[in-house]
This record gives sequence, C-alpha cells and structure tokens, in this order.
Amino acid sequence: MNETPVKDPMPMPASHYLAADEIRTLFSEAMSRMYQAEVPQYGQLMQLVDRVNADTLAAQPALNQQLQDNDELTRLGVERHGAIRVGTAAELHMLRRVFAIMGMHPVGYYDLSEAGVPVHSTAFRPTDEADLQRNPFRIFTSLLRLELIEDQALRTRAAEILSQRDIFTPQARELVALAEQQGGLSEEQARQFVAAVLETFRWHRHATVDLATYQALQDAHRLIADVVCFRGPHINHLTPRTLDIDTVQQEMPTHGINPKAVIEGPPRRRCPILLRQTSFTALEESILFAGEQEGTHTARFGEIEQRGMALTPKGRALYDTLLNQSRQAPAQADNAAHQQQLAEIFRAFPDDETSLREQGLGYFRYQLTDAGHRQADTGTPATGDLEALIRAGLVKATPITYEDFLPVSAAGIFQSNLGGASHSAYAQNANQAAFEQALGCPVTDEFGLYARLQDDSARQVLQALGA
Ligand code: OOG
Ligand code: NI
Repeated sequence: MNETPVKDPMPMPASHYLAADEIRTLFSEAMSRMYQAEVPQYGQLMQLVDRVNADTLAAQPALNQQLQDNDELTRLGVERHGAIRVGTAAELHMLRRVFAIMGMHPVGYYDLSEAGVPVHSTAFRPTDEADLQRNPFRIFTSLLRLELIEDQALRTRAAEILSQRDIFTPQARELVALAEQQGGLSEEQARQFVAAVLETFRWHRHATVDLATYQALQDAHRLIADVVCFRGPHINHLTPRTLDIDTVQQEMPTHGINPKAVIEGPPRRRCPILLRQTSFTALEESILFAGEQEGTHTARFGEIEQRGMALTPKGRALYDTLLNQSRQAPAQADNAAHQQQLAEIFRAFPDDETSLREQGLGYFRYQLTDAGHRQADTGTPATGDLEALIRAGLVKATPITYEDFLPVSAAGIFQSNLGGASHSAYAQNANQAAFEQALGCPVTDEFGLYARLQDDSARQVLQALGA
C-alpha cells in the first residue's frame, strides 16, 4: 500500500482543525467516487435518480420552493447513507473511533436475527440538527454474530480467519490516535485520514480463503461468507435521496437495472412517515480464491431512500402493528399490488398533520409564525397550550424528519441482496448489551433525540410568547 508518512503533530489551536462535518463530507464524497468507479451500475442509478428528482421538482413548484427554503437543493444529489458489515468486536470498536472523528455517532440498536440475518447493527450518524443539515451521511454498520453459527468447527474456523486480518491501514490507526490526542485534524491530516480510511471499505477481488472454505461458510449463511472471506468490510451500497421512489422503482428496468421486488417501508402517503427504500439486486462478481480458484460472490448493490416524519413510540407501535398485518396478508405478485395492499392496511394510520400531532403519533418542531413574532414583540403574554396557539395562528408545527433505519426494511434489503434461499429466524435474539460491549459505549436512543428536538422547540415558543 502506498502511504505518505504522518507528519509530526504540531500543536495547533482547535480553530485550525477541520470541522468534523467537513471531514464527513470529504469522506462521503470519496466513498461516492470510489463506489461509482467500482460499481458502474450504481452510477447509472444515480443518473436515473437525478433525472426523476429534476422531473419531480419541475412538476411540483411548491416542493421546489420548500427545498430551496430549507437549503436542501444543493445537497439533493449527495448520498444519504451506506452500509458495511464487520466480523469482530475489535473491528466495530475501532470503527466507532474512526466515525467519531467525522461526527458520526452510534444511534439505535437493530436486531436482525429475528429476520434470519445473523447480525446486529447500529447507524453511525450526526446527531445534532445543524450537523445533519450540513451533511446527513450515515453508515449502517452490522456486526456478525458468530455465536449464531450452529456448527462449532465452522464457528471456530470463522473466528480464526477473522482474527488474522486487520481491516485498518497502519496510517489510519496512527491518524485516529493523532486526532484523539490533538482533539482534531488539520485539513491536510484530514485528507490523509479520509484517504487512509477509504482503504478499509474498498472491494477486494481476492478472497482470503479457498473456495471450499467460502462454500462451507456460504452454506451456513451467505452473509457469513461475505463478512469472513475478504480482507475488509467492503462498502456494500450507497444510497442517494429520491423525491419519488415509486417512479424510480418503476423505471429501473427500462434502464437495465433490476430492482428488488418491492419497496420497503410504509406506503406512499400525503404525509410521508419514516423511511421508504428500494435497491437493485446485488451483482454477481468474479472472485479469485486462495489457490487461484475462480468463483463468484454477490454483495454489492445500489439503493435509494425517501424519508418522512419521525414517529413517537406510540406512532411506531401503530406502524409496527400495521406492517405486521401486511406481512400476514397474502404475498402480492408485484410492487404495485403490494403497495395497494399496504395502502389499504395503512388507512388506519392518520394521514393529516393535525391528527398525527394531536394523537401524538409523530414528532413536530414548533416555531413562531410572523403573527407569533409580532405577538412576542408586544411583550403581552399569550394564553393557551400549543394546540390553542396553533389554532390562533401564532405557532406553526412542521414534521421532524426521520433520520434512522427500520429493522424489517433493513432485513428486506439484506435478504434481497444475499440471493439464495432466505434463512428462518434465529432462536437467540436481541443482545444490545453484547453489542454495546463490543462497541465500547451505549448507542443513543433515537426516540430521545427526536423528543428533545420537539420539546426544546416547544419550550422556546412558549417562552417567547410568555405562555
Ligand atoms: C445493510 C442493509 C440495511 C438499510 O438501508 O436499511 C440498510 C446491509 O445490507 O449491510 O442499509
Ligand atoms: Ni441501506
């Protein structure tokens, strides 16, 4: 590997360090370039998404204006997330330190074992509103659960193989230590850091094991082979934002892209909730196994996402109930039929902002209206609670966007990209404590983040109005 030596740390005032948000942006741009070069079909998906986004904006001037007002237009074409899978606690622990330097912190715990995928996961992401606004890039990170491999000999063999690799370059390790010691990285160091860290997520055509070992692991679970048999946790997809996921899903085939069968998540709604996602199915790529044996592996794909309002625990419980109902209903032949069935079941989920707010199903941000500002300036206290102030036209409420992931959707994305038969649920289930132990810290509870945003905004408007 070609490595520039790390410069001796020069004591530097914190203001001379590059902001974590900017390092994250350098990183997401570098990942995007690398992935488009590695997986040309992903570049084609991005072009399709760009075109559909442009058409959508042209057809919906109000949406165009809204994105412009929120300063979102310029970032529309940048990726929102990617995903990786690691094999050991030590790898996950080091990743936590790497991502922290880019302002990405573990939020949420996702148990995928229930869906027959032997991993548990978190999302490394910015947690502050301003940081999300600058660049919301997240990495959905899964840790393999070797303890779910039944065959003990195979389990031992997998652990042995994993113990022999270091997924980080020496320079990446040095720069992480340097950043922690200094409390930041200069621009030049940050660029070196991003280049060094990129190596961890690169694709390797050479497997570290022979074909027979790969096949044994593949037979236990295709995901186990993907994690164990390579030099590192190759980025397995990146995900731009679409303004119209239904159209992109529909148009993929005419662009030579093969979409997964259905869009994951809630149906299309007037008031979008949570997260809708779809992907193109992973490509079969040629691999050189130890002993120069040729074979293939499917791991890498492209995905798109469309986000809606974050739901409260009550709203989420209703979502989970309805989603379960739809999963028990007869499987539909195609996405159109699936969406129609979903839409019918989700009629039980209120679809106007007032009901969603009044019933405590979604999280909202409260702000003063112009009239509210004028009222606040008079210094005369307003009376009534938030809903009364909204009715009086002094306060407006806008939905808070969901920034996290959905375990059932994630499992659907995993399954459709592993190919082969799907695995039934594992007997053991969630083990957040073990995951956090590996990570070296607790994951942040996502509901707490949304609740704080909502409560802070409510407190501020009530204070301003003296109510
Ligand atoms: C991760 C799948 C989950 C999502 O968007 O829900 C995911 C993986 O396949 O490693 O990325
Ligand atoms: Ni994804």
